[in-house]
Amino acid sequence: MDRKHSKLLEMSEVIYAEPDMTKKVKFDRGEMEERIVDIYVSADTLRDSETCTKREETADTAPNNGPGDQHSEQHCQEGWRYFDSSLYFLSTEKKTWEESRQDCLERGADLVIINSKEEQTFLFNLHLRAWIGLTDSVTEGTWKWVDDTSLTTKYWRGGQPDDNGQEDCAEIYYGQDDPVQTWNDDNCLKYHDWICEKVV
Ligand SMILES: [Ca+2]
Ligand SMILES: [Ca+2]
Ligand SMILES: [Ca+2]
Repeated sequence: MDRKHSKLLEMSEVIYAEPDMTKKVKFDRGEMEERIVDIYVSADTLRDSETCTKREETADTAPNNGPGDQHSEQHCQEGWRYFDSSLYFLSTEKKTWEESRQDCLERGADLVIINSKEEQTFLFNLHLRAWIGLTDSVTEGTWKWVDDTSLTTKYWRGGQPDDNGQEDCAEIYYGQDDPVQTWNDDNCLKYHDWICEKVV
């Protein structure tokens, strides 16, 4: 069995795993139903976020496995979501902006750089309040992305950035009504979730 098939098999074993029959007696009916709901929720998440899993399945049914197939496999890592040529890692804990960036660098990525309205909308739909790779810590009021490019297309919330008491790091702030007006500058030492991006 080649690597990809064994990987798919592993994944399907995880997704379709039956609770061990010997342990089954320990579950009451409510718990069993909860487990089933969990599985459906995971399946929906997979579809919505176009994960690597989906790409691999698609590639597998195609008549020829082209170069894109190797590509996706190479970058398929647990916990990453795929959207329009980038992989995104969503934190499950909170850190300062610097610590968040360090975490991304250790994953071979960096804090997310938002290049388009489509990418902004995709991130907004993740329903996260999270650090993004944008800061004005070098020169107050001059916002730069972590790849040192200047900020051109902006999705600030109304009234932001306001540098309220010195705020030099940007967050995408779910909860605003308009998906393209959601950024806020915040104190870099505050603890937020974060989003890493790796272009593939
Ligand atoms: Ca990007
Ligand atoms: Ca500032
Ligand atoms: Ca602010």
